Amino acid sequence: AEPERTFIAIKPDGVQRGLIAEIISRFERKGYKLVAVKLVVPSKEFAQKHYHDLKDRPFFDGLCDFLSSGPVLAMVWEGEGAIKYGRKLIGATDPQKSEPGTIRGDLAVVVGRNIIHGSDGPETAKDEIALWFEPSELVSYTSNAEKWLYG
Ligand code: YYY
Ligand code: MG
Repeated sequence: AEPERTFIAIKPDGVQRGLIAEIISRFERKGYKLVAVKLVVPSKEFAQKHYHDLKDRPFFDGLCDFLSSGPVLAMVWEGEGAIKYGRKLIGATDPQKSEPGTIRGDLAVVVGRNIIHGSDGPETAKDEIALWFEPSELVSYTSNAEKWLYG
């Protein structure tokens, strides 16, 4: 089977607040493997593509303005359960409802500035990875830790 991959992005608020290392560290320590990463300022049109599922929501325009307002750290993380467990590491959409111990629970306060994005399922993961990265930007490699992580 293909390894499971999820698209994770640190939004402009997380980058500006100096939380890149803190957030990467949580995925890394868990045991997931970084297979792609880049810092980009997405255009508003690109942000609209990324959030196309939400185009009828009242916050859509503000959300796309925000995502395109500064640098975003786009990443792909790989490992067993990376999509679903990645969402668990991130926490609930509204940081007021995210559990302590989660990224949003520990590091964010309001829903409009919740610092991180993570794919919500296998289909969106596939689509989002394809939107943000060229296939050649995904790096396949064996991590030395794998035999200790998976036995
Ligand atoms: O996947 P996730 O980021 O947890 O939430 P979504 O429902 O996909 O919404 C995307 C994004 O939109 C959310 O991270 C913040 C923003 N948003 C908002 O500003 N106000 C809401 N009531 C719901 C979502
Ligand atoms: Mg979502």
